[in-house]
Amino acid sequence: MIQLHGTAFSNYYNKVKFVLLEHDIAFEEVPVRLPITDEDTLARTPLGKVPFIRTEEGDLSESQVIVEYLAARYPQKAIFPADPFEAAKVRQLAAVLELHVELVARELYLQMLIGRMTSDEAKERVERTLTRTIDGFKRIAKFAPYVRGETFTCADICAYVSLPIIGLVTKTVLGRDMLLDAGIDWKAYVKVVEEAHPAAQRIAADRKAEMAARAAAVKGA
Ligand SMILES: N[C@@H](CCC(=O)N[C@@H](CS)C(=O)NCC(=O)O)C(=O)O
Repeated sequence: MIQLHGTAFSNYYNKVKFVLLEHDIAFEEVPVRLPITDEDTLARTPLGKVPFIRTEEGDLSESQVIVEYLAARYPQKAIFPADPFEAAKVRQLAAVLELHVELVARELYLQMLIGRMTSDEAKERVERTLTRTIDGFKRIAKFAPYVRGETFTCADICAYVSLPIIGLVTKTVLGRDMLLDAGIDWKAYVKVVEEAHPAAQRIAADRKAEMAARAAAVKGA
């Protein structure tokens, strides 16, 4: 059985977990504490990042690589649309969101999560880039109600796990929710996804439980 290593705190971990749950692929979760510093684990995830999976054939890291592997390994699960162009459009949405929006916003995460301040220069740079890339994402994301239109796709799994953290971090660090300002009502979108997808409800519940457990551990320390 596939082992999924990581933490419910990670949007990329939750992306792979959502795919596994949504398509009813058996897996077990293996909690991992960050940062990863021991050589044995680094041999399995070379940059020390989660998620990574263990398969019968070996280990794999990088969430999109893992999703592509699952799609190839379980073709009957239709993780991507059968039509090649539709499938490519889903991948395009995921790439634009993850590489050009989430990865840029990521520079602000440490301030929100552990209070390590971001310089004014970095904030200005991130805000300038996000203004352009959020606009770009908006040009191709339909939200009708799903990002590719009427049908829920793998691009929604990426959007479901990434949009909330992008909205929250821009609000917390830059003083304005850049998604809401751009007209992307991510809270309403999250509701739509959660209402129709038990997998999303499970992801949300597990993340909440993890947060509560960590808060309790900090309090007790
Ligand atoms: N491109 C990677 C990104 C994964 C990633 O950045 N994971 C974060 C958690 S959300 C992590 O493991 N950070 C720990 C570190 O970089 O040391 C993927 O898609 O899997």
